[in-house]
Amino acid sequence: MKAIYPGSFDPITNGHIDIVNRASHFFDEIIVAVLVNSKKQSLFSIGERSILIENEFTCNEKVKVVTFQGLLVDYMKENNIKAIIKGLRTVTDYGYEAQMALINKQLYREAETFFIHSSEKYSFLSSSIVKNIYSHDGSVSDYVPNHVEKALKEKLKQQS
Ligand code: COD
Repeated sequence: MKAIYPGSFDPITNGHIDIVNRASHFFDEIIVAVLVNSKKQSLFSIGERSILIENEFTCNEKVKVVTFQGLLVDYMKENNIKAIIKGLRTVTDYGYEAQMALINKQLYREAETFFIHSSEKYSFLSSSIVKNIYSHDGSVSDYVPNHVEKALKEKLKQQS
């Protein structure tokens, strides 16, 4: 079965990677969808975020990276995808993700959301925290792969 894992991934962190790797034990194909979250301001463009994810999963044939505009459920209907993967860290995540799962189900009856609980070591981790630590010259090597840390370095150099 195919599953879609949507997010802003700005940038991808070890928490996201852990969810993709664990999900790939249960699904035949994981489509990582890099989308705009209108509530968040992004550091990397959609194209840059997609490349970082592709570079991370070159050895995992089950992982495909896509991007599109519009509703998640419309893409799912067009591509015959019925499973949505979401990562859960805290109760706060649950409140938001439960609402999204219900909206998506209202819009597309066949959509089922599968929640995967974050590993304990990543339960505090988010892209925003990574960007915040990095912008204050802190080390993020425990939280993102090397190539993502390098991309952060380049991006902040461009901006300064
Ligand atoms: N451990 C485990 N899971 C994690 C971790 C971690 N450390 N960090 C993040 N996650 C999970 C999140 O809980 C989420 O499930 C996923 O990974 C992606 O997280 P983010 O922060 O990169 O992405 P979001 O939450 O900004 O993504 C929001 C979407 C882009 C999915 C959302 O806005 C969306 O679906 N947009 C498309 C339009 C649409 O269809 N809207 C729905 C109707 S309103």
